[in-house]
Amino acid sequence: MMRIFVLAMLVGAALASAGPDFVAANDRPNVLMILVDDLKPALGCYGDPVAQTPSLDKLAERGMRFERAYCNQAVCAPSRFTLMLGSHSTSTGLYGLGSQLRQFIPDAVTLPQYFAKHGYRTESLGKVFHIGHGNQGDPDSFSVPHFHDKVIEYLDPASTDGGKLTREEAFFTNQRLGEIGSLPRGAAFEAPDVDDLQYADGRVASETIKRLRAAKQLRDQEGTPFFIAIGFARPHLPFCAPKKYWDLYDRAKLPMPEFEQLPMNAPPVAGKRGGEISNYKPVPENGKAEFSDELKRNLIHGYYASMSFVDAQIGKVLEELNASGLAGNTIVVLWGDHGFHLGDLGIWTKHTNYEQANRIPIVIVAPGVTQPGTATKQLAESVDIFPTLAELAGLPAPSGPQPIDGVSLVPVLKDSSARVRDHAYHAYPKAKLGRAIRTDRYRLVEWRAIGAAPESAVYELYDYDADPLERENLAAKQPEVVESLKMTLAKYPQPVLGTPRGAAKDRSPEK
Ligand SMILES: [Ca+2]
Repeated sequence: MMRIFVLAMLVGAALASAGPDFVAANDRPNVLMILVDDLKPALGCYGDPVAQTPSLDKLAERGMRFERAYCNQAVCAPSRFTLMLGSHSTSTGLYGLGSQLRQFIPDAVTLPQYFAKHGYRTESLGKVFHIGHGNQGDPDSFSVPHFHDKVIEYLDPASTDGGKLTREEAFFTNQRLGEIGSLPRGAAFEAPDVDDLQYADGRVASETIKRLRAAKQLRDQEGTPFFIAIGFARPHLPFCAPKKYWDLYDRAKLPMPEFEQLPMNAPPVAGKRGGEISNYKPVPENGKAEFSDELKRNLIHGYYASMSFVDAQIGKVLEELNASGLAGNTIVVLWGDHGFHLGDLGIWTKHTNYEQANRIPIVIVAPGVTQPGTATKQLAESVDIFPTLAELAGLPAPSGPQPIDGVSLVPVLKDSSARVRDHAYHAYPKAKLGRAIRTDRYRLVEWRAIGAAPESAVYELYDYDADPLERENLAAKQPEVVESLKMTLAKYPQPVLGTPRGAAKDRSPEK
């Protein structure tokens, strides 16, 4: 009897010394965060008429879909920093693909680090932090080494001039960064008849399933909850996906761009021609050249095929979550790092402050909190996910040391009509910094160099009720709306000076 008593005392003392969070960790939900590169909400569950995305549609049926969600900066690395820090790029200066998190904020506590502090085991697979363009990711964020796989990957030798290192492969593997222009261009798309595991996204899904099984064992045996972040590379260019996913689409029915001019009266700094897309063949290298209808259709087909490929990989992971019994106690978040222009405004890829580059899918399934198949028009931002997940897991609200710009969306998850913010904010640095306010109806973009006089700013205003395709900048015609939105923008701190044109070796600030 005495022995049992002493043992109980020892166990009690061990638990107490580990702190209250350790004890409570047993009851905390797991987190599975699914990051998809360049995924716009062109999904079945978002009403896209041609998308074949059954797995993501099924996920949305289990929780809440955010119809008006926006990234905070429409390019890979900075967008992922906003997610992981809960901070706008204008608050941190992390604007560039080559910006190194720990050089800017050495003691930052990232979202997964925050969960680790509260007793979680944290893991990452695939494209989570951006690796490439001089960036090495953030190993400090996770409990175990990152499972890395390719972003740019070709199987057909014809795609790489017979196996040569191509421009974008070099960027994403940190090779020959100073001489990218001298390398051959890889193909913009390929459709080999291969199985899913031949490409990185198939391997990432397969490894995730193994990790989930191991994490479940750890949870069952020791009570340790998990936070697993998985990142899929497609539908980021190049659109390399097994043939069977291309075959899901009728080419004649693909949605072709409706309006291919830059908006009337928009300042030149806001627009874009060429850029990332020009680094792939057979896209014209001259950014001003017209694309043939055949090329546009191939690119759009490739985007949809890539999305369906990723959807199938996510389906395998979610199937494992269900089969293992983890689904009932695991929060699932789906997030696209930014949107994508598929020829609208004559623009391809991202790197703008326009709607198509900034609107993203966010789906959250929180067992016991979200209702199945719900949707909300609450405006949401990437930075909101950190405080939202913290609250869902019963952790204190995050407090930095980095500035926390997000708000918790939990009231909305409980009641889709609840409101926690009346606009979304995003920014993109070009020759000037563009900062945008998106309300339910309007978008205001201010273009001004960091530190420049307010009088030097130029503005864009779009009314999405009257002009969903952004055909005309209305700033000069509707000064009263501009003034009102400028007051909202004025509440934000002055943007931090960073490396808006990317790091020294990163000669592709628009990638
Ligand atoms: Ca991206």
